[in-house]
Amino acid sequence: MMVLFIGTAGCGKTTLTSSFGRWLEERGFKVSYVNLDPGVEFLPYTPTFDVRSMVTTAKLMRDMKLGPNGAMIMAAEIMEKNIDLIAKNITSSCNSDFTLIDTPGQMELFVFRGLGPALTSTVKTGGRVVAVYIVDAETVTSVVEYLIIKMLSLIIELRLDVPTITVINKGDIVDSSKFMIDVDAIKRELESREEMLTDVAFDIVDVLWRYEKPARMVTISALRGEGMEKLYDLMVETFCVCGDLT
Ligand SMILES: Nc1nc2c(ncn2[C@@H]2O[C@H](COP(=O)(O)OP(=O)(O)OP(=O)(O)O)[C@@H](O)[C@H]2O)c(=O)[nH]1
Ligand SMILES: [Mg+2]
Repeated sequence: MMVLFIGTAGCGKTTLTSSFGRWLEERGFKVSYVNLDPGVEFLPYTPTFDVRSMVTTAKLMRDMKLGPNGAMIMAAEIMEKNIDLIAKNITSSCNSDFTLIDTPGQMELFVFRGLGPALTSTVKTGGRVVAVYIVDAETVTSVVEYLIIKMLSLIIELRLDVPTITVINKGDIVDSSKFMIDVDAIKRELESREEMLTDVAFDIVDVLWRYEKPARMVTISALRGEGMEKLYDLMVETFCVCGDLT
């Protein structure tokens, strides 16, 4: 199984790639690690394929006289052009049970430009692929943001066309009970607002919850390696398999 870790800058993609991988290895699974972030300086895991052998933002900034964002966009375009080669490298490194793929810091580059969809459509012919959308707990400060996360999770799933699991990371620094949000709490909050979009949001809540998968959103700590079992269980639930998950 391939697992793509996706999320906004600094949400914990690299840390979770490493800690979830370690957790799996401790349970006897064979794990491969892939780095698709051309801008990263330090990795806490040893990748079997590292996109920096193909492109780095540091070199693009120097050679093309670009700023960090321009270099990241150009790197994503280069990666997209070479997607078949990247996919081949990923799959050939994958004689393992799990291939954990760490993605670039800027989620929008991966999800909303061509790179992410190009990658998933190429690699999913070779086996199961799941996306893990990591939300930084510090950014969830109201129940409406919780609704936004649900919507984003659906958007990611629509863009990448692979099952998408949502986890709230950095649970060690926030009170996780604040994420026990039910549909009524969201509706109450929406009712207290006077925005034109409230009616639309109300309908979206109904639709999202009506079609919600049995899988829950779980709170984890990549840094402390907590909640890894819950993440693993979500993957099992997502594929609804009895037995072989790989
Ligand atoms: N407290 C806490 N900090 C965390 C956790 N996970 C990651 N961090 C910290 O958040 C920062 C960013 O972590 P990374 O794993 O580099 O995040 P990332 O999403 O890979 O970052 P970019 O690739 O740069 O976008 C680091 O300082 C981590 O130590 C967590 O579970 N709890
Ligand atoms: Mg990273």
